[in-house]
Amino acid sequence: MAELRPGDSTTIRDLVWKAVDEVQITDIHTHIYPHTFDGLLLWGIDDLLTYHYLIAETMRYLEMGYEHFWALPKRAQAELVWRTLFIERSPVSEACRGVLTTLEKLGLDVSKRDLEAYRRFFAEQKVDEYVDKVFELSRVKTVVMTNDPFDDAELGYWSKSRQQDERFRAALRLDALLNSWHTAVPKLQEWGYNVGFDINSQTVSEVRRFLVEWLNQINAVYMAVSLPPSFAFPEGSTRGQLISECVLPTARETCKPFAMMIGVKKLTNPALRLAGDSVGKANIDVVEYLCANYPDVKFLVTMLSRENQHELCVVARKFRNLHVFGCWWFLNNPSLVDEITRMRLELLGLSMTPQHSDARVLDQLIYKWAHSRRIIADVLTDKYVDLAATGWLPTEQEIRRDVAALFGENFWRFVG
Ligand code: FIX
Ligand code: ZN
Repeated sequence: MAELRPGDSTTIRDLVWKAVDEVQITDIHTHIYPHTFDGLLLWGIDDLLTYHYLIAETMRYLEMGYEHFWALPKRAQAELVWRTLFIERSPVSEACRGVLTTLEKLGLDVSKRDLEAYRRFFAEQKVDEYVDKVFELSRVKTVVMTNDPFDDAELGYWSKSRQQDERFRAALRLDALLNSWHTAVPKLQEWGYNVGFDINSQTVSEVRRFLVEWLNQINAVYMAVSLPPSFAFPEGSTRGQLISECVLPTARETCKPFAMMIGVKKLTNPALRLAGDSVGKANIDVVEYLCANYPDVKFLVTMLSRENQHELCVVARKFRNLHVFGCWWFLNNPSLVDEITRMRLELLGLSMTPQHSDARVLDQLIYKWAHSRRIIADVLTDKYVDLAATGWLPTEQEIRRDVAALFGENFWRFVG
């Protein structure tokens, strides 16, 4: 066990980097699935290149109509992204860099810029072995999926069998239920839940039955929903009633957290489809109100606007039933991960979960965590060096303890 001496920043840096590099991560929000999920798992270079972040960046350079792009086969879309963002100009964006980090960590030579060679590598992979390889390379132990019963593609899987791969845990996603009730009602009725469009007592009890049954069916770790910047609560809207009458009582009854991902403006540019969502500053009063008035409900919260981050940290200082997590989506860039992680450590200490990957393509686990580990290790090193300057020398064991907490143990403790 290395002992530190005052001002010993090199050793501290080495100890932190080693601990962060070696920690087995729980990735608490992703969009990836086991390969047994009937084709829902995305992986390999063409899926990496057609990530919606890269499509948005590519379309900025093209005259081509959006529908023309979407009509292209995936390989052609990938080639267009590759040519536009990697060959005709340097791939300096975080999403471009991520593709190259992934290829490099897989042992491929990115200096060759040989898309066909990379395609041949992935073509040689057996998917189940490749899933193992990605988990090994990224040193991710567990991922939490996004599971939406209202997604026909996924529903079929759950009715056939229970999820077997313990590395993949489920989260019950409620966007359809809470944000498009009119489409949810006919499906709930089809599944045998005696609901109507009015949120009356029968509908409330049937929606609660749906929530409890699905939480059990998929063995969900938490319930989640993405919410617009305009999200208000309490509110007489359908969403407001469903949250207060159904979701919050179920969260209390089952002790499952309610994860709110706040600040997404859906389809600001509908022609970009999944890549068309934008961001807006939300009202932090809603988070404060929910935490204050539902002290026996656990809230996982991430907010999409940079401008919401400081006030979210302050609210978390007031309410221990609020667990702040991740540098979500447009915040998952080195400059902002650094800023937000620094702010959180300074305001919340170690009582938060600094990052999740939001990976949509399996291989992204490799780059998203390689990039985040580096930034979080840097910020943590600074904080421990500040400590050491006072004469408080963290031991290697203490550093490893703290790092394990940040990269998963805090989450599991909060989830209970
Ligand atoms: O709502 C969400 O889970 C968002 O993370 C996604 O909708 C978004 O497309 C994404 O993948 C961002 O990273
Ligand atoms: Zn997501």
